Amino acid sequence: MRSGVKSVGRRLLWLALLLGSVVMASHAMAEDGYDLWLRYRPLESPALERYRPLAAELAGTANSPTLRAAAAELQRGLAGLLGVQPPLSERVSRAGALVFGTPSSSDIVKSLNLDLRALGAEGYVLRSASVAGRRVTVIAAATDVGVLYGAFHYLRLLQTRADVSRLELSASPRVQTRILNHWDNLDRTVERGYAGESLWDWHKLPDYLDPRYTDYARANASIGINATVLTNVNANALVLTPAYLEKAAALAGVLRPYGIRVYLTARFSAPIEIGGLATADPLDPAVAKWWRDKMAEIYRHIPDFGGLLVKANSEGQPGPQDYGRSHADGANMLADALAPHRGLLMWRAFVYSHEEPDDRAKQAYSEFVPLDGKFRDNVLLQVKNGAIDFQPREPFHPLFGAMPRTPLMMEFQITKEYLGFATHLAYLATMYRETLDADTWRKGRGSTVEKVIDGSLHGYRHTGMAGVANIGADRNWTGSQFDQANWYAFGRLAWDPGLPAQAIAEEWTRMTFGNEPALVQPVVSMMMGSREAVVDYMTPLGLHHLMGRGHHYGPGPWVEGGPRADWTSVYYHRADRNGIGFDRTARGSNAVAQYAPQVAVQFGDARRCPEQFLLWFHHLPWDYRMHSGRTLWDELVVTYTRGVQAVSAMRDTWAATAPYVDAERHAQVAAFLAIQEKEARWWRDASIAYFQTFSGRPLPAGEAAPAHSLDYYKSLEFPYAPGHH
Ligand code: BDP
Repeated sequence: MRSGVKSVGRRLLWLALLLGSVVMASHAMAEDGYDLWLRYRPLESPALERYRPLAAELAGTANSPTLRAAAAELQRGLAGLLGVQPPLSERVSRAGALVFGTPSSSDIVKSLNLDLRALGAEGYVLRSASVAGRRVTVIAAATDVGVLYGAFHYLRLLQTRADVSRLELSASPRVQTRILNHWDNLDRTVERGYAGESLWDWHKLPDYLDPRYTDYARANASIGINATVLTNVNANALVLTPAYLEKAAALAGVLRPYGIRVYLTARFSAPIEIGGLATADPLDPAVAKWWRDKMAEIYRHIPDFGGLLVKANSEGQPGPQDYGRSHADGANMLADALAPHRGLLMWRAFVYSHEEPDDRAKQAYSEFVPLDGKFRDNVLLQVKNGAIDFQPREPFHPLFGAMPRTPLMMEFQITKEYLGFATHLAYLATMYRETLDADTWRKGRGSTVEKVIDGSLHGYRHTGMAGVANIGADRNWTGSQFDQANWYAFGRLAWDPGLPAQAIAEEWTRMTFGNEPALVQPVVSMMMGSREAVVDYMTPLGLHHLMGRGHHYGPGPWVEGGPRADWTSVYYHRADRNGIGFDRTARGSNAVAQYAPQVAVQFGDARRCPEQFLLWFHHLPWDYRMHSGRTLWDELVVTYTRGVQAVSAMRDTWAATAPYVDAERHAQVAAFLAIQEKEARWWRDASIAYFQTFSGRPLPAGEAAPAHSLDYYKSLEFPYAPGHH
C-alpha cells in the first residue's frame, strides 16, 4: 500500500513537473511582441553551423558605457541566435573572433589601420579581416556610438541570414538628427497615441528608472535614431520647472549610452506661466534673459541636451505673433538662448489660422518663404510631409525646395492618427518614400525632397528627420505588431532616406517574424500594398480630411459647422450637385502656384495631374471621364470597394502564415485585420451613402449598396475614442 501511495505520489509529482514544464515552455514560446525586431531567437541549421565559427570570441575593451552597451548587445544577440556565450577578451586568441572597438579603445582595431575618418562621428565598418593569421570579423568606428551601430548591424545580418563570411561594408547616416517626437503629456496621456499610456512614468522619475527605458534606447539605437523629444508639441510649461528637469535628466542618463539626446518642447508663454513675467514678447529683453537663464539651467541638468521643439501660433498655441512679432523673431530669440550650449531649435512650420481666409494648404508657405535666410544658424524648420495634416495621401509640401537658406527638416507621423489608429495594418514606408521621391524641380529635374532633407540640394548646415512616435506602454510598444514596422522604417529612412520601402519591409519581417520564404514573401507584399488600401477606402483620388470630428476616428465626410471651417470635412471635399474636389488651380485658391512651374503645370491640369491627387487640386463634375473610361462617380465607388477588397485579401494572406508565426501574435494580427475589414467597409459605405446625396447617381453595376442609411452613420458617436484629450 505504502509503496502504492508513494508511486501514485511520485507519478503526481512527475505529472506536476511535466505540466509545469509544458506551461513554462508554452509561456516561453508565447510572444507578445515586446522584443520588437530585436528578437534573437535560436537559428536553424544550416545557418547555425555557418555563423557559429564566426563568433567564437568577443575581442575588445568595453571601457565606456556605450561600448559596454555594444558588447552586451552582441552577447545577448549571440546567446539568443547561436546559443553560445562567447568569452569577452582583450585580444584575439582564437579564429572566428568578433573584434569590436575604436582605435583608442582597441589595439587590434588600431593595428588594422582602417581609414575611419570618412565615416564621420556615427559611421562604422564591418569587415572580415585577419589578425595574427586568424580570421576575424571587425566592427570598428571612430567613435563608441559608431561601434554600437555596427554591433546592431552585425546582429541584423545574422537575423536576416545574410552572408557574413566576407564582409566589406561601411555605413554612415545621411541625416544628422534622427528624432522621435513624442506627443506625450505629463499626466501620461498621449495625444494621438494608440498604444496605451506614455512610456514616461513622470511620477516615479527620477528615482525609478523603468527597465523599459533601456529597451526603448536599444530599439532606437538599433535603427540609428539619435534624438527624442519627450513631450507633446502642445506643450505644458511645467516640464521646464526644476522638478521635471530632474526627471528629464534621469531619462537622458539612461538614453545617453545609446547615443540618444533628449529634447523638450517649449511653450512659448512659459515666461509668463512659470517665470512670473507679464509678457512672453520675444523682443522684450527680460523675456530673452528668462530663456537664456532657463537654458543654462537645463544644461546644468543635461549637459548634452539636444534643444527645443516649438509649436507656436498654431491651433491655439501661444507664439510671437501674439505680440505682433514674426516666427523668425520668436525662433531666433530661443535659438540665441540655446546657441552658447550648441543646442538646436526646431521650429514647426505647421501653422494655419482660422482668421486667415486663404486656403489652409497655402498658409505655411505664405508665412515662411518670406522669412528664408532670416533664421539663426541653429534653427531648423520642421515641415510636415504634406501641406494639410498627415493625411493618408498628400502631395509633398510646397515648402520643400522653396527655402534654400533655411534648413528644412521632415516631419512624418508614425502614429496612425489618420490611417486607422492601431488596428489597421498600414505600412508607412511606402508613404514616406512617396514624399521623399517627389521631385520639387526647384533646381531642375531630380531636385527631390530626399535631397532637400539630406541637405544636398541646398547645402544645409543642419539636417533632420522627425517622426511623431507611435510608442506607448503597451507590451507590444506600438499598439499592434505591424505598427512596430513603422517605427522601424522611420528609423531606417532617417539614417538613409534612399532605402527602398520593400527592402525595409523584408528586413523587418525577417527580424520580427522569421525567415521562411513562405512567410516573408506574402507578408512583405501585404505590407507593400497596405497603405494604398487605406487610401482607397478612406480618401481616394486626392480627397482628404474626411474623418470624424475631434477624435478623428472613422468616417465623417458630413462634418460641418463648429468653431473653424478648416476643421470640417466640407471645407475640403466641397461636394455639391455639380461635382467634388478642392479647386486649387488658378481658378480656385491657386495653391498650385506655390510649386515650381514644372510641378504647377502638372498638378494644375486635370488631364496631367496624377489621379491620386485629382480631387486635391481640382473640383470636377461627377461625370468627368477618368483615365479608366469610367465617370468620376463610378471611379470613386470602385476605388472605395477596391480598398475593402484589399483588406479581405490581406486577411487571407495572413491566415496562410499561421504555421510560421507564434499563436499569440498571429491571433492578435488576425483579430485586428478583422476590425480593419469591418471599418474599411464602414468607411466605404458611409462615404458612398453621403456623396451619393450629391451625385444623385446609381452605384455602378455589381456594387453593393451601403449596409445602413446615411442617418445611421451620422448618428454614431465615440466619446472615448483613444488618443484624443
Ligand atoms: C494634428 C493633430 C493634433 C496635433 C497637430 C500638430 O490632430 O493633435 O496637435 O496635428 O501636429 O494632426 O500639432
